[in-house]
Amino acid sequence: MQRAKTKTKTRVFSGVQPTGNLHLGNYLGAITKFVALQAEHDCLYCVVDLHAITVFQDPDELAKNTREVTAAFIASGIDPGRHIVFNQSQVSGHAELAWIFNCVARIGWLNRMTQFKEKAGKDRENASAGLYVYPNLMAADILLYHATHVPVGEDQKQHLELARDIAQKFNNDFAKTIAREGYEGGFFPLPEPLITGPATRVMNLRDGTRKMSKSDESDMTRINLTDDADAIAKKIRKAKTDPEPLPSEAKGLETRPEADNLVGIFAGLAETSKEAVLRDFGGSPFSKFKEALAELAAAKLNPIGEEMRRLMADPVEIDRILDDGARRAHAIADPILAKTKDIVGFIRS
Ligand code: AQP
Repeated sequence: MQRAKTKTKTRVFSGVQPTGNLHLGNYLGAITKFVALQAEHDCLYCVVDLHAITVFQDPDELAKNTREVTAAFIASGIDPGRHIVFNQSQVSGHAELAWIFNCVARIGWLNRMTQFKEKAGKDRENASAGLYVYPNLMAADILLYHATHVPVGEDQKQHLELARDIAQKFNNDFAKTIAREGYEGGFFPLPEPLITGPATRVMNLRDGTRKMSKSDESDMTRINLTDDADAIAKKIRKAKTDPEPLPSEAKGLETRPEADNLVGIFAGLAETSKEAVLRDFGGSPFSKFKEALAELAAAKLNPIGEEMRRLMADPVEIDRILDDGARRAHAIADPILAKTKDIVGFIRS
């Protein structure tokens, strides 16, 4: 049945860039959500290598990092048998639909994207054209599968809003042919962002006003999924804080970004709320809280890091999983792309 001729079935899509240094922000902001959503939805989880090359990547590193993200997905609990795990460049529909969306999205919309401004920095003239149209490719990633729900960290909210604008404009621009093809209520669904929990924006350990990031030069600013217990303890011990003890209520975190970040990380790892963490640690000095946080982080992350290393030792098996995922992703994407081409007016055999 065609999508809009019946009620839309929920489908989850999200991606992670293979740009190295997978960190606690990626884990709490995205990957833990991916895992939880498997119980109730059909999910596609993509290693978005086309996005990664918007900034130059060493080819050998790119291949290694693609396998590493795949290993992180599986080690964290994503089941590639029940759901689809693949790398973006193996399904050419992403790039084809992105081109169509390049012609739907407006330059004024892209000019408002804060991530481009942050990543291009002062040397904007020298940024790749791909970095500029990155959000159009992200819209294509989601809409190529008629995905309805997209779990992401807070930093991707603006891109999700753009994806909805693109879907809406496509549905309006091509309303006549969409109706002729028998779709009611538009061809592309408007995807919903899923940005939930206490750690949707994990911050840099040395500066609570900047987000934890793969590309930060200093490794001390982030906790990597592959860090061992000693490295985690050292990074948390040295994390920036303030001289006050922890407050007893979440309101007391509002003007204390570093304290807020560490409490949010604890809550995310413990799968509880910031309020619950403060019930246990309100009034405690940071030294005591940091010790408990380091222990919790190591207990959660070390088994994942170990499993990642085990999986990475067998790259042939990882490539087989990606290949199988790509085949299954094609089976969903190809008819949707074909119908998109009909709607736009492209002749196809
Ligand atoms: N600090 C963060 N807190 C919460 N969620 C985060 N995410 C990223 N950083 C944080 C979420 O992780 C998913 C995958 O992100 P990505 O790999 O596509 O790229 P990104 O958002 O650009 O991540 P980085 O780590 O900051 O990379 P660089 O340094 O290359 O820019 C997304 O859902 C994202 O929201």
